[in-house]
Amino acid sequence: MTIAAIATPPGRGAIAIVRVSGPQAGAIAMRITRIPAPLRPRRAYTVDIYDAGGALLDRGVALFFAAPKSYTGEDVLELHVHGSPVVARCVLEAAVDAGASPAAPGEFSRRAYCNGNIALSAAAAIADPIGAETRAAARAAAANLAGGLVAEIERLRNIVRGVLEELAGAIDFPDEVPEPERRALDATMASVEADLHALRQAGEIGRVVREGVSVAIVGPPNAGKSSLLNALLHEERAIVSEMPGTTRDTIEEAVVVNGVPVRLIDTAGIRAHADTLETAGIERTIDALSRARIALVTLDGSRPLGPAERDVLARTQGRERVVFCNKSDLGTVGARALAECEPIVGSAFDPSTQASIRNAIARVGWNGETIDFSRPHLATAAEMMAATEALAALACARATLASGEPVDLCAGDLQQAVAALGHVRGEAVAEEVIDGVFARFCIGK
Ligand SMILES: Nc1nc2c(ncn2[C@@H]2O[C@H](COP(=O)(O)OP(=O)(O)OP(=O)(O)O)[C@@H](O)[C@H]2O)c(=O)[nH]1
Ligand SMILES: [Mg+2]
Repeated sequence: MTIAAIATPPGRGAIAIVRVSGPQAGAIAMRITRIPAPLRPRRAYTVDIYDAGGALLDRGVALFFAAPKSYTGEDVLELHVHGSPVVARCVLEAAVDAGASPAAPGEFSRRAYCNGNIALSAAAAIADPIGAETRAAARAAAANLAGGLVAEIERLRNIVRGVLEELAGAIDFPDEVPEPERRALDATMASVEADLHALRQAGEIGRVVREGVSVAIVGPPNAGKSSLLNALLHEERAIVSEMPGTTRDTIEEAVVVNGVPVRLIDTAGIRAHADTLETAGIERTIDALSRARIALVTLDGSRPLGPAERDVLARTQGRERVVFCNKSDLGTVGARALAECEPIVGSAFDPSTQASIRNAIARVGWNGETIDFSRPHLATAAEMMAATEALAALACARATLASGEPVDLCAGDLQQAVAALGHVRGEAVAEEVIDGVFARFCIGK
């Protein structure tokens, strides 16, 4: 089946691209451009494009890529037309009238994957730069797109395969091939394990970088929560006043903290004896707090701690949190009483306090690590699962080795590790996993 879609975003621009892929691409090109001979591959043609009724739609550039040397591995036609949504849509309709079917999201990349042009991890990495919202996320996606992950997994898989071959030699020719040395085998497996651990850890942090972290600013009324939100945003987003109970609803804003997208949620101050409207706001605070990953507990540290402060501290006990004692310019009585919580003591208005809070969010949210995103890392949930599977198999193999049982008993686990590493590469993965990857794409990709 031949598919067609607009590959550029909606809206006006210099150029819009309509992409057609499949066996009919060449014939569709001739039909809608009325060029009598087939387009030669990899040549730019200036063409007039007509609809089914023969009306001229636009003058543009046509490029033809013959299978298998194209993105999808099929015949591909690209029509570069004037960047108006109407023109692009009319050209797409003309392609559909000439025999193409509208493409589903990610269908072009799915075909590229099915024709062996890209590995699944590379396919996932294609969706990532499109979705990237920060520079770090874009760099992370680019590293995997270059196939770094596939090469690294292949390297580890070859090491495990090497161990298996050694074992097989000893099993098949027990008289000629000496049994491999246990300590050397274990060291090899341990090194593969360590590298896989590192890939997985970078994958977890990569996920945080891509998806971001939510931080709920919670505390008693008048502690300076909205002042802190505004300070971290560098904008007067929330109303600040000396009246306790100013913020009645949750306010959510995105910021970038040390390169990572963070959703800051300012909330209504939590206290007992609030009026009806305030109580509704407090309910939303509790809800926001339960959904956020990190609690940024903001207290007035200039005054002795009261029941409201203790209540918020108790609610956030045991979860990922940053405790901030505000208003140090007015005193630190409360802050000093909280020493065991290791609070950040300072003022929402002070840039160095703001920097400490940003660093504390980074520390709690992603260990404060600045990951080298030019290195390969696991990106999708499927890859993470496969790596975990490979790690479990390696652990079993090493346990067998340590137990003193015959070394060839490791072989089954090692084979499982090789298979699991194959899954990281996207081999023999379930259809729903493939669907999951391509569902994240936009139409035309
Ligand atoms: N002196 C001093 N005043 C501060 C500081 N931070 C905030 N304030 C003041 O404290 C008052 C309350 O600030 P808000 O940011 O509205 O406090 P809030 O926690 O959002 O309060 P609610 O929305 O009512 O829960 C305002 O008058 C701020 O100007 C600080 O570091 N030092
Ligand atoms: Mg407020």
